[in-house]
Amino acid sequence: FRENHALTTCVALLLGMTQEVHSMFNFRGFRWARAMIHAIQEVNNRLDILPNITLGYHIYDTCFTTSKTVEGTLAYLTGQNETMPNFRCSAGAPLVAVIGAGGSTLTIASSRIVGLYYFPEVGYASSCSVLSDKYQFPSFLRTIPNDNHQSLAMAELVRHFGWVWIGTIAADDDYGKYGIKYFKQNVEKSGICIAFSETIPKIFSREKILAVVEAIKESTANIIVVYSSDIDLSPLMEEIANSNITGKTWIASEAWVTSALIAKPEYFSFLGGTIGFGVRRGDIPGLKDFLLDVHPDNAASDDLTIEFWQTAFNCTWPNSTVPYNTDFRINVTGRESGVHPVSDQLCTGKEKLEDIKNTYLDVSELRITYNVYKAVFTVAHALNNLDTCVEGNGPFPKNSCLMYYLKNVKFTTFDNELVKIDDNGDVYASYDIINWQLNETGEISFVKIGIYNDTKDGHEMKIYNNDSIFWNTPTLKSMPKSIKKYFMYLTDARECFPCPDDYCSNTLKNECVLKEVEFLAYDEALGTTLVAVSLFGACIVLSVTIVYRIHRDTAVVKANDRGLSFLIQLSLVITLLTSFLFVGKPKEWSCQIRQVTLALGFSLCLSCILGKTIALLLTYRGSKLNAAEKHDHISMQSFHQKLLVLISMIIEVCICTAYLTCIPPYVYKNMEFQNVKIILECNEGSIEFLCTMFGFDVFLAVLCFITAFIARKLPDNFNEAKFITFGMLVFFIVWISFVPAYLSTRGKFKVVVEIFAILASSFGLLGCIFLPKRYIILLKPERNTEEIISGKATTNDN
Ligand code: TCR
Repeated sequence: FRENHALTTCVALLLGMTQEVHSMFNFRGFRWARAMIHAIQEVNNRLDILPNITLGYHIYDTCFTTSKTVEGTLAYLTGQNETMPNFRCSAGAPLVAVIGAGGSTLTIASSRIVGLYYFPEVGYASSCSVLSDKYQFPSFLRTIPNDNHQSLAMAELVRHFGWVWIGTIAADDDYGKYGIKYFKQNVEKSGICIAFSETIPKIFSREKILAVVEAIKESTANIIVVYSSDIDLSPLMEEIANSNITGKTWIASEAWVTSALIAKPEYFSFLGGTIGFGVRRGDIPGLKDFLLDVHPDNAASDDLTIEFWQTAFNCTWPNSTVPYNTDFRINVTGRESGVHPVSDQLCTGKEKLEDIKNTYLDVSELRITYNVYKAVFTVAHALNNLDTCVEGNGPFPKNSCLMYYLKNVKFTTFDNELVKIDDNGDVYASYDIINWQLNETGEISFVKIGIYNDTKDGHEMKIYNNDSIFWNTPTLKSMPKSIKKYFMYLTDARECFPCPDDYCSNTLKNECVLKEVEFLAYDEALGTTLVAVSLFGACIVLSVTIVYRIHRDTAVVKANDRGLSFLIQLSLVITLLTSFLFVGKPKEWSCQIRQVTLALGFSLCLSCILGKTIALLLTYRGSKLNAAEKHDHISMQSFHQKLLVLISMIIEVCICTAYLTCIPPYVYKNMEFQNVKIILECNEGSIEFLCTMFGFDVFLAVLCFITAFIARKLPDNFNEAKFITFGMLVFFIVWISFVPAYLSTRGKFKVVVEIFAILASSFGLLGCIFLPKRYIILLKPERNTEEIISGKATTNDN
């Protein structure tokens, strides 16, 4: 029976979208397609692999677009759409695998689809690191190494030459973005600086390309790392040539290092000396002849071959419906200028391929082509290994057979290269380090100057001979083999240093500038408002004190211990005014006293309130006594109250002193959240001490609440206990909501949250404890009598 293969390869057509100057047919892609056919024929002819089985294939053009890729993948899987008649397999032949797609972005799209069915996809050029994730792409494997190795290799190269100041350019796709990201992570660890990071647009846009050119021009970095496919890169290189940017050394990723699209002799003054990484090459036996053996006469209904012929010879094939270089998308985008007019010259069929120089026929740098070959053989060998396994009943995951054998494939190629797929579907990484030099015939030659291999323990990089490298620097050009030039080159690359802590680099990255310091200042709106509110609060408290003083002999005032009331007023002023310590530039002293003052203020306030509530409870008991006893009782009580306040204050002072002497707070320059800003804040030193200090306040508050709650039903002075209960509730609500709010804010707003809580709780207490009484004293003097207070008519013993 026959098996089908699909090569979702990137051929033709889309070049017109991104390129005006190049023909729209992708000769390189066509070579890959032909190499696949060649490999399949080899498998079919060989007796040692799949002796009784013939492999067939479908070819789908992805046109470099995700939509076409998805369309092709689905068409292949479902057999719904047979648009390429010449490549159709006989109906009913089982589908085996997808080979492709070209670029990683396309492969990610198609591999997600085939992955659903656990249907194998073997990539030959998709090198993006995410494809190694077997949760996302369970059925993907590849014959090109994962790009992480290449990014590491580039970083190693940069370190090897001692460069510390480099620019990066990435294509706007998964290949470019992931490649550059991993590269940056690696070099930044060794203190190498990135001068600029630019992205080349996927859809041609002159403005965006000029912006990249501008960045290159303005930067002092002479080393530029480019992660991009040749097709995306070529419009940029054209502009580089137009703007005459020389003296840069380009570090090439595998996708453009040997591309004829970029390595044009007329670009040599800009790009000469480029160093890059190429995957292992292999000279496939018989491929050249096979490539030459292409003719529309032998493929009458094959649109690709006809289009190839028309483009290669700039003629129109008679009676064909295949448009000559007219891609309808060009009309859609309105960029007519890229359309070549239909050539009125008819093809004779006698044109000689041997006579033309064409990327398609260039077999000197077969790297990706060799990967295509390996991909076909990976599938063939895996098929060969499964003799007894029945698909769907296989003993392997998801009852599949083929995936199991694919993941365990191991074979040697004609080159004696061992191809072995690992658990992630990856192959062993080995790169040639390539340098662009001009040869005698005036063309760019790709000279191998070293190798990079992934080994069991790390990796090894070898540069054979520094002297053999051509450098594209003004001083080195004339004597490319001199070691001296190499050192002069080093001085060309600017050194860079990390900026000191309080500084960060400016946008040009050539100077360190002082970082912006952030804190809650007095003169900003928020700071001023908060301070004003706290001052306002302090004034109210003061006015209460004055009212109390003036009416000191009235019943309401006397009913409470005047001393205690005064202490509460004092403590509220203290807490309200601590907000001044929180606003403004944090200093060592303000950091140290602000929390302590606050805690002391609150403990004074709360212990006085506690004294009051306890007194209320006891007064009830005392109300059954006679007058003389009552007098004693009340003075005893007053003494006990003051003792209580004193003891609480002593405890709190001890805690505070211990805190300040053991682990005091200090000013802290927080740079964790923002790189360009320093947040000046107080570090609280010891959280444990801080919690103990405020914990004691909480303890007092809880006691106040409980006693007030018990006392709230007792007949007392103007519902005092009720108001205190209410005040304590406010206090708790404020501080409980403070905790999450405080923990979830950053920078100066942390301080704002704390001031808010201070103000809210102080106003709460003030409002609940003093305002009702002030109301009675000032506005309802008729109620300000003993009778009302104790609820019955008794004479006042005081
Ligand atoms: N990986 C690229 C695509 C790509 C490519 C190439 C395209 C690579 N090498 C050579 C054309 C020619 C390497 C990707 O997207 O993963």
